[in-house]
Amino acid sequence: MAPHSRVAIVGAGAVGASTAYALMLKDVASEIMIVDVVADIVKAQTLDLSDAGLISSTKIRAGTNQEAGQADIIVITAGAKQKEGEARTELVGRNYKILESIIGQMQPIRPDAVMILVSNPVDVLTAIAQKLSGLPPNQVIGSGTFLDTSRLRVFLAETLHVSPNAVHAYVLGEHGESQMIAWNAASVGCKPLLSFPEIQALDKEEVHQTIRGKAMEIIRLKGSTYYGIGACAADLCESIILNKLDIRPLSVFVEKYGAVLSMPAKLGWNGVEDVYEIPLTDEEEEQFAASAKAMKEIVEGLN
Ligand code: 6V0
Repeated sequence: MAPHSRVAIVGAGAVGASTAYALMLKDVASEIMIVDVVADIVKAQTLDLSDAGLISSTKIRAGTNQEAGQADIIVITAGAKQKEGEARTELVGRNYKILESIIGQMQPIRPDAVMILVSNPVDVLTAIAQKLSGLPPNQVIGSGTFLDTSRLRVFLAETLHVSPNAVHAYVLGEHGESQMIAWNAASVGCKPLLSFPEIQALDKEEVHQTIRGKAMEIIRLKGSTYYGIGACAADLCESIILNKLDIRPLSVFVEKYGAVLSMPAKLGWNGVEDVYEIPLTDEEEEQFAASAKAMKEIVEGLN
């Protein structure tokens, strides 16, 4: 097994379990430790996941927050989730307290650990964890708009009949209401996305609303979303464990705006190795700045 491969997942609900399951099937982690305040959930998820042990060499075990603080990668999925009609930012009060208590119990956190925030509002919680964890900011990241970007790329790939891997397009900013699509910089096979007649024919605002509203549609139909984010969070763990240097849109501290929100970031053993600035049009830059302002105001309001 590769180094940097012991993963703790704090929060063993639907998202935590989906992340553990997706990561287990990748067979890149030596161990996944499951932590939750509800002992029966930990026991149930650990027993259930360990039944996949014949087809994965990843060991599954129960753990504590203190032990999680010594893992190579700490994934936080604990906390309240959105109800129908509720914005992610409305979870901040409840999930701030939960995060504060989890990080407090982890101290002292292993200095080379990488912490991945998944709980919502993910950008705000990432900013809080950067402050409370004592880790350098490049080692504390949020899943940000990775899931939204996956939703966008799959939609565009279906429109153009290509693989989603051939679509280089990003949703940036908040994982939430103020997110924006960087249309102008997007490309498919090195061809500008906006030069395709099928894309020119789309109502961009409608596409934006569909991508932004997909989570709520799933929540309306089955109560919560977890497979997509589980796959994304497991992918981030794999990038770190294997030092793949993948570029993913992640919640990072953006110096220019003094806020945490998603930008394309290179991911490896040290967490974020670099952040890439996308060329935005003036209108897109305004949208990104508005998203940054919204995130900054929420974090400042908590201080
Ligand atoms: P869930 O199924 O209710 O699980 C949450 C779990 O957290 C429960 O098992 C709780 O017992 C546990 N928990 C609560 N407090 C603590 C604590 N102090 N320590 C340890 N565990 C605790 O929710 P679900 O798994 O569906 O969602 C978890 C979080 O992920 C929510 O905040 C969602 O909003 C968020 N999501 C984030 C996404 C993203 O793209 N970043 C996507 C989907 C959901």
